[in-house]
Amino acid sequence: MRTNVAIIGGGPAGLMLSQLLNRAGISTVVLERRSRDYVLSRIRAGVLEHGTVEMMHRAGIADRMQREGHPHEGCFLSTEAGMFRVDFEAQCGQSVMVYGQTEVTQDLYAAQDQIGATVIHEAEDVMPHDIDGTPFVTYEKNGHTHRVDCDFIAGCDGFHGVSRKTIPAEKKREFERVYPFGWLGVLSRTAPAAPELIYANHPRGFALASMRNDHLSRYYIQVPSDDRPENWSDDAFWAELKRRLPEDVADSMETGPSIEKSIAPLRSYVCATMRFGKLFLAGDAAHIVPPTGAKGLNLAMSDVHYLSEGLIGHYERKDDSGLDGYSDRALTRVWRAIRFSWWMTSILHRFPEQDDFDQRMQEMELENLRDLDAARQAMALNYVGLPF
Ligand code: FAS
Ligand code: PHB
Repeated sequence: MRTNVAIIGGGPAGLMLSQLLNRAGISTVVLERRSRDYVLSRIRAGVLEHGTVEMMHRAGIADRMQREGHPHEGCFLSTEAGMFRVDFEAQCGQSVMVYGQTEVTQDLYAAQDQIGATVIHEAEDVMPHDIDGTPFVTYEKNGHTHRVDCDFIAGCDGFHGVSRKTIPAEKKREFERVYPFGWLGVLSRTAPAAPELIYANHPRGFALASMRNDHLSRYYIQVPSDDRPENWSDDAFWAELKRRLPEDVADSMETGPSIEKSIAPLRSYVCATMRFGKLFLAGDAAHIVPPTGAKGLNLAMSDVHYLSEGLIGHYERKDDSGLDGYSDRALTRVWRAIRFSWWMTSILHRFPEQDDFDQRMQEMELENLRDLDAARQAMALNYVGLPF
């Protein structure tokens, strides 16, 4: 096969890049390790920044989101001293869209089918070759080795993918912070506990009450890094979640069987070069944020925004400035989201080794947010998404 851009990974980053490039007349081949059903079975992000919403319109996949998504103009922060609201609209004139990553991925697959894009599932042992020369990608499928010759390779294969590993160690600088806890997440066919998200800082640990729609709720509680989903019965989960949420919310919330239960580890990670030769990294392949700031999926989308612009400049105008500036431009926004996600994580979780002073500083950060308009504005601007 021959294509303009070979894309490794058929998650939101890979599919959105394929969608935007094909709409600009640039050919792609997406190579996804898993089946489509498996990709669509993963329950992940729930909040879209306004920039991501705008990209979905530009990609022609916004119809269902417009019908089924829920705009949120604020969120709640719950502390031992009580609960308060951060009003995004009042603070910065923007809001976010609650619309699950699963739905975004589904909409992308449907759009890719519609335009006849090439998405190859269950492509095994995908391997980029000659990334600093004349690139190509090989993969195994049905017992045969296949080759895709291309001009560029987009590594959209997530944190555990192959792309980042093919950049020579001496050519990349990596930054990492692994947090001493994870998030136990539950999806349940129950009415959301509140009309907007509640981020709770509690002595027993962090909790988050979120949702997908009026009949589907998504909850998280902070658990030790070595905890496992099978250690938690539904009853045990609901009891612990209720302990960490405000009493009136806990007393009135609907519980029910979990239809998905999993633990996500929390880490901050940046690969401080998102390009090597003809290989470009986008999304989790290049960076990871703790989900506290709802940035993971949205960062993948801003990477794709910059990379698609660079590639379109190359093919339409033989202008390589976007590609040459991609890594620096994407990393500028990545680092701001890394900081915001680290900050949200540091003020909302109980760290095993934190001392009384640390605890007091956490309380003061939260009081700052509660009492200072400017502090809430800074949080709102970051939460709804900084400009691309
Ligand atoms: P993805 O990981 O989504 O997609 C990469 C794709 O590449 C996958 O389909 C994978 O199968 C494929 N792949 C991997 N290796 C390959 C190979 N060698 N060859 C071919 N294909 C390969 N973000 C939030 O904002 N909020 C959340 O609540 C949240 N929860 C999360 C929970 C979990 C468990 C995880 C892992 C992430 C979570 N995230 C969350 C972050 C998540 O939403 C990512 O930011 C988002 O999926 C990034 O999209 P991609 O970069 O496309 O990576
Ligand atoms: C979710 O609904 O899955 C969600 C929402 C906000 C976050 C993280 C996860 O910060």
